[in-house]
Amino acid sequence: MNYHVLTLFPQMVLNGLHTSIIGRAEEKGLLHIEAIDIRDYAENKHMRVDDYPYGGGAGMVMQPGPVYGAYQALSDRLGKRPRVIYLTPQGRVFSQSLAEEYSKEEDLVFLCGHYEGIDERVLELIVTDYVSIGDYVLTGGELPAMVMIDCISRLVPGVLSNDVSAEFETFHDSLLEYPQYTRPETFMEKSVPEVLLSGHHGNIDKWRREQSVIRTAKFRPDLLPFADLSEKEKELLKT
Ligand code: 6GU
Repeated sequence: MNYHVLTLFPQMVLNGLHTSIIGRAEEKGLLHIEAIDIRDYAENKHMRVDDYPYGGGAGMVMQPGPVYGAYQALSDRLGKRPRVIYLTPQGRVFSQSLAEEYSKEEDLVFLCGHYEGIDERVLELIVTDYVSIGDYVLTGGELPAMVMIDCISRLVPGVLSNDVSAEFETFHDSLLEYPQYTRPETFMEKSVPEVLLSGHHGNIDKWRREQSVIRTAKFRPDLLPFADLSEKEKELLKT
């Protein structure tokens, strides 16, 4: 998977992603993350890439030329025109299922806006997908791009070790994860649930499933209609 992030803050993207699991996946050659500085495509000697909005109003707007130039140079170099994701609170809300779709692509371009946004004309010319990461407002698209890259990358084969495979986890089956415990057996007078010490895997699986269902009902009842619950589990939730 090759990510190409068009941004005014390339260091923010690179520094944030070159650590941990994503960094190791890069070293293994499973991923490549490239940050392209939109300012390198500025069209004036002051390297300015924003200007006042036509019609007036607060803030500055990113000019179309530098963004178009950065994208054109990239697509010429790649010899193709991959999907361009524009990070905006006005987009479709990102989800695990959208991450699964994106994880099948070979190249993804993320366009990060700042200030009051980007001139509409260049968006019309190059953007294929408008995506938000939730209903709140951030100062720019870099953090959303990093969130998406992290989420998509862990679905790329080989990025996670087999024993933490993404296949059997939260949101895959629309249920939250069960609680986890490790040593010590007692912490601040709180004990690990007895069943987890029993070594009885049948009972452990049953307890974990039950905890997942209870937690989902408690914290994310909106997910329950999408979960595949048994009649017995539906009964359990009525009580
Ligand atoms: Cl994608 N961008 C910005 N600026 N704010 C957001 C967002 C994106 N998603 C949620 N809030």
